[in-house]
Amino acid sequence: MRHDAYIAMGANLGDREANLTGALSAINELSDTSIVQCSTIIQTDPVGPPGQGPYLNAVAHVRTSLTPRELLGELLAIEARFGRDRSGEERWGPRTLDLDVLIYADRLVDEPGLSIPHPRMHERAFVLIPLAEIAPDLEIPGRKETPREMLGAISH
Ligand code: PH2
Ligand code: MG
Ligand code: MG
Repeated sequence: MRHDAYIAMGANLGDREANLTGALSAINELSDTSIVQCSTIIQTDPVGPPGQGPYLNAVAHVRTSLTPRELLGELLAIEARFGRDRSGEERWGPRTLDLDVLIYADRLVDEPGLSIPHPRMHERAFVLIPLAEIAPDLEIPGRKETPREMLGAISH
């Protein structure tokens, strides 16, 4: 059975646009997975340690029969293919490609390395602006607010 999921995409190193569009193609080529829609790619100020450049961010709506854990594994492999090297990486530091599962159907997942819905999505404009563009009224499991309402609640 196919499930709707939303993936946040970000890049602030290398050819940022090529990394995001290449990741979209790679996700679309995963088995039993297709892209339904992708938001506009926007440029955002970095959140995290100083000295890093601006990000390009977007959110993709996918349909997949991979499990959340399988999807995460595939996304980590795609990150690595686009030059992401996690060894010695700073938390919230610069990266060639970051792919995060924001939402997976009506699932609540809280496991080591995998929390769905993404625990910080409601406070991040770089996630909420593109998510609200493609799914403003989405019901988010375990949350009372829609993306549109979450975006209205933060200053951006
Ligand atoms: N990702 C981070 C840390 N900071 N800032 C912006 N603007 N966009 C991101 O995607 C981002 C970030 C960690 O994943
Ligand atoms: Mg991230
Ligand atoms: Mg990540």
